[in-house]
Amino acid sequence: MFFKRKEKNPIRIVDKKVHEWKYTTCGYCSTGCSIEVGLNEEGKAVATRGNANADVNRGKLCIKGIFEHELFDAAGRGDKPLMRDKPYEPWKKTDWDTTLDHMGSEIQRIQETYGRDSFAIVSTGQILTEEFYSLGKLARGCIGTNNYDGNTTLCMASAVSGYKRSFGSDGPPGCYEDFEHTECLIAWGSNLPEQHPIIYWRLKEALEKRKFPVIVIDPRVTMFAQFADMHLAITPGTDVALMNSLMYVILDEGLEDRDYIDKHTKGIEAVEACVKDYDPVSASKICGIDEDTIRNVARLYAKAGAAMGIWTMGINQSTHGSDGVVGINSLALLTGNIGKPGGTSLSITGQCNAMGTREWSSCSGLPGYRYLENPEDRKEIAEFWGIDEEFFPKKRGMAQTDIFPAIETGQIKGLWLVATNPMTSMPNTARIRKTLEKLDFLVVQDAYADVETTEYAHMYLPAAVWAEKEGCFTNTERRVNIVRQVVKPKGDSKTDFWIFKELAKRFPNGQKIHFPETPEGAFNEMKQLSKGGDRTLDISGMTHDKIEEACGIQWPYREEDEDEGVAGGDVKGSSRLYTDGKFQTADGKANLIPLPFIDNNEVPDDDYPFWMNSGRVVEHFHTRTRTGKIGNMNKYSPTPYMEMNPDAAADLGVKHQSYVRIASRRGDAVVMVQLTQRVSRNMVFIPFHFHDCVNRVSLGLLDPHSRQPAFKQCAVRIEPVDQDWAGKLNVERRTY
Ligand SMILES: Nc1nc2c(c(=O)[nH]1)N[C@H]1C(S)=C(S)[C@@H](COP(=O)(O)OP(=O)(O)OC[C@H]3O[C@@H](n4cnc5c(=O)[nH]c(N)nc54)[C@H](O)[C@@H]3O)O[C@H]1N2
Ligand SMILES: Nc1nc2c(c(=O)[nH]1)N[C@H]1C(S)=C(S)[C@@H](COP(=O)(O)OP(=O)(O)OC[C@H]3O[C@@H](n4cnc5c(=O)[nH]c(N)nc54)[C@H](O)[C@@H]3O)O[C@H]1N2
Ligand code: SF4
Ligand SMILES: [Mo]
Repeated sequence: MFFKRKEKNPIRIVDKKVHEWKYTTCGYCSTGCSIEVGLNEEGKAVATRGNANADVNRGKLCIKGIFEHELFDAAGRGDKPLMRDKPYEPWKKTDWDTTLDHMGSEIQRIQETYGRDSFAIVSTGQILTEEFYSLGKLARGCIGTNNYDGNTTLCMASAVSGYKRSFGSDGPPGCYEDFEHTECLIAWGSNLPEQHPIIYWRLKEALEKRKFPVIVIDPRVTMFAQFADMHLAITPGTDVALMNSLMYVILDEGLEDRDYIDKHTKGIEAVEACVKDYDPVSASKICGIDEDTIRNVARLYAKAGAAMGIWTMGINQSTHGSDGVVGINSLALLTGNIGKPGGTSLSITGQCNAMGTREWSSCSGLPGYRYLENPEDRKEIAEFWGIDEEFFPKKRGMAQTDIFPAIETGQIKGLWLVATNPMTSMPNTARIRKTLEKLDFLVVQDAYADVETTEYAHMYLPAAVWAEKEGCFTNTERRVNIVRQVVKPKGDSKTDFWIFKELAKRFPNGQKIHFPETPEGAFNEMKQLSKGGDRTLDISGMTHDKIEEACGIQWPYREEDEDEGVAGGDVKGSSRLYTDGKFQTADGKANLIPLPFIDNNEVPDDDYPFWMNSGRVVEHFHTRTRTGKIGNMNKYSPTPYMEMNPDAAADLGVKHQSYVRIASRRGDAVVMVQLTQRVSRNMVFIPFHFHDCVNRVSLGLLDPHSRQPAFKQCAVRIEPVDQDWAGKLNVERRTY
């Protein structure tokens, strides 16, 4: 018996009437997927698909990428510059000339009255590299404030600091291809399947071809933990104690690579002395992982022919964030696992261009990983830009997390926020609100006019977003990829590149420094600055076109590599750093650094009996200015919620999907309860995407080296609330 095909209910894929596909790069996470945006006949973006030629994603995208074309026309986009005398007063629409004139004169008024550093700038990891370079020129070369930093202090600062301490320079040494070669993977505080789905897919593909042990260290049973061979549910904030114990076992059992240690590192004696206090029995009492498991993991890792460690925010966002990164690096150095296929210490980056800001924005120094503290670097950049080198400060100013307290104390009077939303993303937001209210002048430059911080602003600059612009992003594996302009900026919004270049004209040094008219012009300057010596961050062989052709090139890619690439027709760049065991320190040796563990976290007690952990979910990105407005993303979690263990909930009489109040020593928030075994009886987990939620409660003690907040460790209690009241409160919140 035959059925006519017609009689079945076929799956219909809606014809989006795509007229043309345009190449670009995803603007959410740091995986760096190559994307094609489909435009219809009218030039409207109607679809997105993965690019099959790209080595990173090989045609795949995660849910955020698949719906990314919808963000151009999402609700709340800004399309006119806005000004007002005081926050909370009605906005006046104005034009760009008036706005930038006023901004330039306000900045100079504040600086003349209170000193050059009394105006601060906080930027982001989400604009293009050429934009970062131009902002650096403007901030360091024209405005001249030393209090200039990025939201990467909330994100990658510990990784940067840890890489510098161990290897003498920032820059992730490994790549995704290492999954294909490794014999053991330890993932520290990273939930790859949700936060970097395509990197996870690369790992999964490698595992399908060849099995190797995957060990996930995370206090929560994440999707990654469920998939792992071993899950170590560590006591929050104690990773450094576990790392020391793993080193203890490796050294005690003679599993280290003595040859590598002798040739390429220094400091082993101090590490040996330090880890003596962390035998597995003693360490298990601190980190909550039993002694046998510690020994097993140490042996699996050290005996593997090639082993790798990856990590994300579970390590960086801690009072021992920088030490945790040094610990992962040291484990790699002790076992000779750096710069070889499958042997690496790879920080999984956060935002799409968190690497670009580290490389070129001058936030923590000068462009191209140069230092304000180094007189030669200051001289070189001053000459290149054509300004007096005395204009530069001689050491780095405040980090983002120090800028806000300095507003509180009146040291800083004016602030410019570029593509970051601290009213939702900083710890203890009640304090941030009071801080912003103290400012004489607050400028918010954002793609969306309804971002929470604009409430406190005197000026709003509407920025073009993602593929309304053109320029580069660098991904987790040092791959420079190109964002091509796909559609025009919305309304009268302007690219961040244009805004920086035009504002520069309002400053005396802006007459001296040349600001190229196009992103490609800025890229050419960066190329020149990247050339020469044994600099690893060398992009001198790249061009925008060549980057597109290759779907991304990994630095270093030098001018002399260029011919090779063209001749071979296969431009690849460098997969790994430190392949020769030579590091960016004075003597070329990597540093092994002792890491005594001091427990300084706020821990649960009788009054606040739960650990509060926070992080992300796959369907949302950060403070939801984008994903909160895309129906196919927001529908999965439109409401602020909290994961809670069913046994703990039963003890308190809390029901699934009811509202509760969570309270800490800082503040409180109302969330809906989702019962799940993902969290233990004494822990709750709250996605940080929602405004007026977890960061009203968080503490955010700072790491002493990186100044990064410990978002993931503090103590809370849970109380019942009136369900009707909480329901109404919830409707009033931003749930588009
Ligand atoms: N879908 C989505 N993807 C994203 C983002 C997003 O907002 N949404 N943001 C991007 C950005 S900027 C970043 S920085 C990355 C973040 O990527 P991830 O770091 O993977 O994400 P998080 O959920 O913040 O935290 C990871 C894990 O750290 C664990 N953790 C908490 N405390 C500890 C601890 O003491 N030790 C250890 N070992 N683990 C701990 C948490 O339980 C959590 O599962 O994701 C990027 N990708
Ligand atoms: N409790 C808790 N808090 C956390 C974290 C956590 O795990 N837990 N994670 C921290 C981490 S890792 C990060 S990275 C931060 C992120 O914190 P934020 O940077 O404050 O969050 P975003 O929502 O990404 O803010 C970026 C802003 O830039 C705007 N934007 C996007 N593209 C452009 C553009 O091209 N130009 C301009 N001008 N604007 C643009 C967006 O609309 C958005 O308002 O949050 C931190 N906060
Ligand atoms: S994995 Fe990251 S880069 Fe790739 S599509 Fe998803 S959000 Fe974009
Ligand atoms: Mo981040």
